[in-house]
Amino acid sequence: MSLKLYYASGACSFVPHTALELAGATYEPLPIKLHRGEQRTPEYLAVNPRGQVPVLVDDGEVITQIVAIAQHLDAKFPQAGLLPASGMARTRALQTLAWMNNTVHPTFTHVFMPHKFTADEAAQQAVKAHAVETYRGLLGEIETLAEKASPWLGGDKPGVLDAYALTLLRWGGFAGIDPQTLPKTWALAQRFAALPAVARVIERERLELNVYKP
Ligand SMILES: N[C@@H](CCC(=O)N[C@@H](CS)C(=O)NCC(=O)O)C(=O)O
Repeated sequence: MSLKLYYASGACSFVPHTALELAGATYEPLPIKLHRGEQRTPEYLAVNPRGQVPVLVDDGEVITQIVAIAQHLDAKFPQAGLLPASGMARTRALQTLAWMNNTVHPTFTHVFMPHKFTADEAAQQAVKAHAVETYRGLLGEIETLAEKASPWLGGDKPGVLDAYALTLLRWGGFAGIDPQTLPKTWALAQRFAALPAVARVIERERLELNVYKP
């Protein structure tokens, strides 16, 4: 059995990266430097023609998309409890995971990479400004979820929802959103970051948890 994860520091690949560590998996971490355009090299495009991280390779099978990778790892390492095992708790967790991935995450893409949505530089500034406000509201929804965490977003075990919440909150700092204005999410992120498995990922990715600059 061989597992490889292509990841980029601070990117959404933090979610499967921490999932692998929480599960105690043996895997090969393969860093991709997005700022150097390594996701667009012929070698990487041969792995993922969409030029994105994360990519999980399980015994030669290339798996993309966080929602699919999370479910794959959850099925492979059921003892880790990366997602609730069954019932309505699992349904709700998948609902939140899909929303984080298909709504919150792409909103941040409008903040961070407005050039993906228009070539017009003035329009890029408008796209970014509008997306920051939308993003603030979406983080507010995560704050409501964090208020109900017991003690983690998926229930009694830390898992992929907590990893995604940390990532999205951290990105908020780049958008000028102080994580401490979202105290429940900030506390959850700090608690999650302190877990030894997560701390290993933070160290490997050389992440600063709070990137907000007033
Ligand atoms: N829906 C995709 C999103 C992946 C994604 O947006 N990856 C970003 C990093 S967070 C990326 O690789 N961006 C590189 C680029 O767009 O050039 C997933 O769930 O995996």
